[in-house]
Parts: sequence; structure tokens; C-alpha cells
Amino acid sequence: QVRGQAAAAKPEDSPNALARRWFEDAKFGLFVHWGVYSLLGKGEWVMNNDKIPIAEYRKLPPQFNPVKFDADEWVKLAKSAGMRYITVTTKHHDGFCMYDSKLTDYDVVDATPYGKDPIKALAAACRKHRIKLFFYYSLLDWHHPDYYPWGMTGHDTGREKKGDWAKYVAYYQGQVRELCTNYGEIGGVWFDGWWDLPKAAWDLEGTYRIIHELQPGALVGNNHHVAPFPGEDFQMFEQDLPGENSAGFNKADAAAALPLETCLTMNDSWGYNSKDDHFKSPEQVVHALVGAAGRGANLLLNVGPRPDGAIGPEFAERLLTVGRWLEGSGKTIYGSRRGPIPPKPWGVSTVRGALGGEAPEVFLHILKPDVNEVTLPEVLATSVAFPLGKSTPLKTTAAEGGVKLTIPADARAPYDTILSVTAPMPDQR
Ligand code: H79
Repeated sequence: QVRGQAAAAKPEDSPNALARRWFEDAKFGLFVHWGVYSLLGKGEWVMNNDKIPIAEYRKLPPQFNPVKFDADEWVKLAKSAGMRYITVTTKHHDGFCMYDSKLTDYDVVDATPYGKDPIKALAAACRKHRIKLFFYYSLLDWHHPDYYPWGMTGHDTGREKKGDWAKYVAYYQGQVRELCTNYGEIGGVWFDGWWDLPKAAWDLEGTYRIIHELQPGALVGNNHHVAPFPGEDFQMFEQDLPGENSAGFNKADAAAALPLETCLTMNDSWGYNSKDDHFKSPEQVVHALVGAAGRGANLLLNVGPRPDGAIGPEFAERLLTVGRWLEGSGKTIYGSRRGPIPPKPWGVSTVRGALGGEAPEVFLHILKPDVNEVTLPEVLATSVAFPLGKSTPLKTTAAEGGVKLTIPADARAPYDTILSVTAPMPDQR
């Protein structure tokens, strides 16, 4: 290829393909659920769960004045945690828009005393700190008068049992257009709530076309819990690692060859819940991140900021601890792919370098503290293994089906004992 000459447009060089690769390298993102529901401190489903009529729920926006919201602080926290992107709720199931929409007055600029667009501030801060921004957008809407009556949820909010479905589709697609137009380059759009209505209702193809046309480098994901649809760029799993189904609705396998993402929340709530103090420890978060990486997936880790806009110390302290762990161990995570050894009771493997032409480096992540030996498969039998950052190779002995590595006690590390395994370079003389 001649320098200065336009490269042939190869599919793998398209903005979308490059973005997918970026996404797979990024590995760790911050998920933020924040809305007028945060005022009640009972999670983002409170309107449905407490059967709050629309007329009653509409009393929340006039109370929403997040004087402590500081987009720079959010972004700095995400960066200190080692996160490479942020996915923020622009509209959740309650239908309230956390950005300035021209298609409704039911938004943060028109309906709250705050009167500013926090998504605009967040987009600016993300640009400044070079981190990507994704928009969560709920397809389902418990507030819009034309939202089809009825979906599976939201029956007790006083919505009238009538509506013009085509108008709702135009509304939501118009909002997607706004989100793809008014905030500069975005990382992608993260849909939720698809499962509320029959598939045909949504015109997803049309929606995805709008995004890919307006934002050629943006990635589309849809939290529909089933196998990916055409036009989607990554496949997500809610509350479970790919291939697991503790939540009961993650029945899709990960065979689609799309980039993968698992979303989890730091406690047991997405939106702010003042009573939920069931926080994951930094070790549990590291295990989730490593477990996702070993299955080829990103971890999108959620926090629920308070109604005043601050992300509480119960989230921040844990995130910073994970960030410090990543400073030492991130090279086994960022830019990695799932390794040659599938998930085992002792942990997972990741691999780096195979794409760039360097010798591949395989990392074994031993997540169980009492494991003192692992067996490498035949394909790695001629490898040399070191505890990460150490220079004394581990003892190996021949074993059935491969070679056994002995892990001495002084090689153990907190959270994750990482072993670096490299094949000896072939003699090139
Ligand atoms: O935004 C957060 C949650 O509010 C939202 N997604 C995360 C990221 C979410 N909404 N619902 N759920 C998560 C759980 C979904 C449960 C489901 Fe079902 C089971 C959907 C379909 C089967 C509940 C029962 C809804 C319909 C039937």
C-alpha cells in the first residue's frame, strides 16, 4: 500500500469493524443508571413495582435538581477504575428522558429545576478525557401515550388502553436520531426492553440503519436475551457471564462470533437503592472482570448515582481498588482474547499478542486461592510459565494429557494468581 494513497476500502478497515475490535480490546466499562427514579431510592423499576400512576410519577421531575452532578468526576472515576467506556441511561422504562429531547417536554431540560442536559456535559467530559460514551435507551416506555397497550409490564401506571403504535415508533426512532446527532461521535447504543412486545413491533432494522448511517463507527447492542439480530455489533448478557444463566433469561449461547459484553451491578440494584448495601467486594469484581475476559467478554459494571448526581463512596472506593489491581494486571486483560484453555474450576485463560504478530502470551488466571497445580494441555506442553512479573519459571512435570505446573505459595497473588505462559521462540538461525 502506497503512503498517501487512499487505502482500498476493505471491510475489516470499516469504522464499524475497527470499533468492534476496539470494543473487544477495551474489556471494562462503567454502566450508569440515573433518572428521576433515583429520587425514591428504590431502584429504576419503582414506577412499575409500586404501581405509581403517571400523574403521580410526574411529580418527580420538579424535585430533580442534581446540584452535585459533575460529569468530569464521573469520567475521572471511570478512568481511575481502569474503565474504557461509559454506558449511561438516556431514557429508562419510565420514559423520562435524561437528555434534551425536542420530541417531548418530559425531559431533564424542560421538566426539572436543573434545566441542563447532563448527557451533553458527560459527552464533553468523555471527549476531553478520551473515553467512549454509549447510550442506554429503553425501547419500552411506561409513560408515552402511544406506547402500545399493553406490553408485558407497566400495567398499573394509569396508562390509557389506547394509542397509535406507528407514532410511538416514529417517536423513539426520532429520539435515536437525536442521540446520534447532538452529542458528537458516540461509542454506540445499548437498547433494553425489547422483550415487552412482540419482535415485529419495533422496526429494529430501521432503527439500526439510522444509527449506522449517522454514526458509522457506533456499535449497536440490544439486551433482548436472545440470539443477535442483523445489524447488531455486540451480544450482551445481563447478570451472567456468557454461557451461564443464573438469572433464568440468558438462554442465548455465545456462538454468534460477535464481541460479547456482560453487565453486572455493584450491588443488587441498577438505579439508586438506599436500602441495598449488598455490594460486591473488589475481589468479586475482579473475578467477574477476569471471568468475562476468559470467556471473551467485556464487563460493563453498573453504579447507581444518588439523586443529587454524586456517585457514592460505597461504589467509588471499590472501583478505585479494582483500578489499582488493573494497573499491575491490566496487561493480561486489555487487548486480550479468550485463551486456549476453556474456563476451569480453578479459573480462566486469556491470550494476547497473537493478532499483532508477536509471540502469543497466554495468561492463566488462578482464581481459587487453594489451587497449587494446574495442567496445561498438550498444545502448551513446551511452554515456559512464570508467575506474572517474576523471573523464576514454574516447575513442570509430565502429566496425562499435557504438563503439570506447580504453583508455589510465594507465587500467589491477591484476587488472581496470574501465570504467564509463552512458547519458546523457534530457533531462526
Ligand atoms: O436496566 C436494568 C433493568 O432495569 C433492566 N435491564 C437492566 C440492565 C431490566 N428490566 N427487566 N429486567 C432487567 C429483567 C428482565 C426480565 C425478563 Fe421478563 C424476563 C424479561 C423477559 C423475561 C419480566 C418478566 C419482564 C418480562 C417478563
